[in-house]
Amino acid sequence: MYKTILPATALLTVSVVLTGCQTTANRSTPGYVCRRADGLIEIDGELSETDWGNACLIDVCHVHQPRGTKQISRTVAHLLRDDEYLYLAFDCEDIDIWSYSDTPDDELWNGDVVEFFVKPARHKPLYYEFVIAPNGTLFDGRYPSRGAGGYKRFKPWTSGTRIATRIRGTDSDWTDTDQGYTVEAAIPMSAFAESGVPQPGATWTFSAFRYDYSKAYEAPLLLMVIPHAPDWGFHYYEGYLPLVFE
Ligand SMILES: [Ca+2]
Ligand SMILES: [Ca+2]
Ligand SMILES: [Ca+2]
Repeated sequence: MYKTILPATALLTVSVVLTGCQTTANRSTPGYVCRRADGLIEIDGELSETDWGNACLIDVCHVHQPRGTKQISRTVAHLLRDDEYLYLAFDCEDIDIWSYSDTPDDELWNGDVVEFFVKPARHKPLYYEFVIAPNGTLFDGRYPSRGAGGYKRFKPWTSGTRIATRIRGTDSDWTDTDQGYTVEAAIPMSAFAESGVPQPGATWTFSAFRYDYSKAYEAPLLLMVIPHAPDWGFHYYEGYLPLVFE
């Protein structure tokens, strides 16, 4: 299953996404533009910086599970960079916020999470995973190869990511009605040392996901930015979207 390779369809898939999901701020560019932040990004969970307002919009709008469910949890993500960091932000509507664990590298996806996968080079097997719970707990993994073993083997890697979240409501109390939460993170460029700091014009690939567990659903909602993927779609990097560095 992990050996399935469909590179010839990847660019076609991207064109469908960008047309159907209206997810990029610059649709003349074949991918998501990761802009350079002009100012300081304070990692405080508030996306109040002007740079965030100018960042490309990534609409995590495709329901992957349960199949056939219409979108019911608005989720948007943004990316920025400077010389030191790759910045990541999510804003999630959520009426029932639940962080599964506060242990780093735990199986956080058993509760509410946002997820970011990034692959610096299509022709090299190396890629990275970042999973963040509403309480700010991080799972980060570095995969030298998709087929070399599961996440438990590769999660000891530590990226040094700084995270802050803001919860509009209460975490792990289902008796009230929450509004949502915001995630703001700074991934050190040094985490990608093997690939180097992306130069202007460099193109990596990425995907973004979200699990939303809720008292309102019979099953957790899995949302993703790519429209189609097999059930193991987190690691389906043939479908990852271009990320063009400004
Ligand atoms: Ca901020
Ligand atoms: Ca939730
Ligand atoms: Ca709550």
